[in-house]
Amino acid sequence: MIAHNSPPLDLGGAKLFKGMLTRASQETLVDVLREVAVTAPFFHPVTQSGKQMSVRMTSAGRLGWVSDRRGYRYEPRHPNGATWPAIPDLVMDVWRAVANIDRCPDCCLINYYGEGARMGMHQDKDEVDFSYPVVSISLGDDALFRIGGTVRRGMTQSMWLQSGDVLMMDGAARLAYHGIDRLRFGSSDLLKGNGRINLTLRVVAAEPTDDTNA
Ligand code: MD3
Ligand code: FE
Repeated sequence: MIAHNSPPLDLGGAKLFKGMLTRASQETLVDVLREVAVTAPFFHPVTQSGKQMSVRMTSAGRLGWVSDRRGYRYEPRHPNGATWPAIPDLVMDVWRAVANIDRCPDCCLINYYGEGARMGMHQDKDEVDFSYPVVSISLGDDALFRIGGTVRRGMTQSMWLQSGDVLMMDGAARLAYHGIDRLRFGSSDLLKGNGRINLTLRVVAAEPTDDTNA
């Protein structure tokens, strides 16, 4: 059972459900994600300019996020040609508990941060409808998250995200600039070999295509 029992903390309009996942749920989730990564192995995305991102990524769901020399976009297949695995039930439980809408996400983007990995400030705006929230789940090492407003050089707030924390971005926060400045590498013993996994659940397309994504 996944539920939150205290009101979220407000962080630049983003809602933080601190410690929502128990250690046992986090461990189960890591096992489930290991299975996902068998069909859809993590890869290092490359930007259009040819730079390798420091974060490794894969996805679950009917659409996954990819980036290569042709640019970045959502695709129905992993670069290896396979369709993405289904979004795990436990992840869907988190979505239902916090998003509180009758639409399922199309994409669960899975980011892995090793030592020194970071993610620069960006907006997530490749999805068609920003009225849907984005929900994020943090697993493993602590990460310094930074969120600003809808202009690139505005004021920002920083906050350490820890294993089991769930963030929901909706309303004005949905188009806020955000990024991960750094990890406290080795701060958690959840993942063998340390590092951090972040899941982001997104509604990408205008219409659900079938009843598995009603
Ligand atoms: C605020 N991931 O995958 S999660 C991303 O920790 C991404 O890996 C970071 O930014 C990570 O795009 C941050 C929190 C997050 C995710 C999506 C957002 C914050 C957001 C979308 C809009 C605003
Ligand atoms: Fe993002």
